Amino acid sequence: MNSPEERFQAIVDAEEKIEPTDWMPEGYRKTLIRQIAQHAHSEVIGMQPEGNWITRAPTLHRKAILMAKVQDEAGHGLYLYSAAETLGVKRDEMQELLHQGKHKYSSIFNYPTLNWADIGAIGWLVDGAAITNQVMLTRCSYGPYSRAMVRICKEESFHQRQGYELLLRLSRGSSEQKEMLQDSVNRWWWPSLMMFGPHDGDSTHSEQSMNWKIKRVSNDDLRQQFVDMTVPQAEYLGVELPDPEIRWNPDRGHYDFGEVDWEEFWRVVKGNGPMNRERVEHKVRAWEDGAWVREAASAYAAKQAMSEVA
Ligand code: BYC
Repeated sequence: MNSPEERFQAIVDAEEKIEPTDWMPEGYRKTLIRQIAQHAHSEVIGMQPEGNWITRAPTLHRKAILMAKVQDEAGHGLYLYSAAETLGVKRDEMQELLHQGKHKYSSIFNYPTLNWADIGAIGWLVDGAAITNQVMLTRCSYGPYSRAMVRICKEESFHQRQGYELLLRLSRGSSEQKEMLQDSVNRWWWPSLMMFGPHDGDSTHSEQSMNWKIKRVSNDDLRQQFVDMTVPQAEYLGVELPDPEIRWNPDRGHYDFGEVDWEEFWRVVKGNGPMNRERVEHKVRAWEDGAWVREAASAYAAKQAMSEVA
């Protein structure tokens, strides 16, 4: 076992972590940069649909919770950009590629938040799907990514519970509140299932990523895990999931469910979803508006460094 590739694979197979200064195949490095950058961009773009409701939260209490949640997403973006930077890519390069539409982010954030219940549905379904995926990523072979995931999962699990609690309150409220809840679940259910990516057979990266233990569970298996966890929660909420094919299958020991609209999925992934253009335009505007903050912070850091030398 002499080649660097074989030694690398042996470390991965022994469940040891790969660290930034270790030798790694170029494909492994590139796959991680692609996935971690996409993940970081998702956290940052994901602030937009929720941020949209901060000024309209119904109570001060809900506003404080929402502001804290949106701030958490920014923090997740920062851990993840830092994790990607350990692979030799600069944060500014990743921003540039996102702004030019050359980097992806999760399809889910290209849907609009139309009513207050959407804030609960994002917590329950979107954060719920995100945790299902991210718990497996805590066991990713790349040390900095897996460690970032541990902390992020703790916060996501709080986000998920606040979303469910918000919806539970609506489910016990007026008929208008119940309608708002149902409308929101109708719109967020299928896009949440799309977050797990294409069917395993159509997933270009899965096989290699599983061999390298970047991914530990397949897209379809995670999607099934999410459905199995969520159906009983929907029953408790008294809300109907918009899929007539959902039913318990005792032979499989899982819930059966209908087919995702894959045409819609690819349309959104390729940049033609309901909000793709607005999300990227808003991000570019925020980056340009924030130039003076970055310049001031850099000038301050340079001044501090000078005074430490003196
Ligand atoms: N959306 O070979 P596949 C959050 C692309 S944010 C867009 O299966 P892979 C939150 C895929 O990139 C957390 N694109 O890919 C924040 C590939 O295209 P490229 C979000 C998708 O990478 C704020 C092609 O389709 N979570 O929680 O092996 C508020 C083929 O796919 C999607 C993450 O980012 C998609 N849904 O597996 C609230 C998780 N799915 O790159 C909440 C990190 C697939 O070849 N990412 N594509 O052009 C992952 O775990 C994996 O990248 C995926 C896909 C499971 C998503």
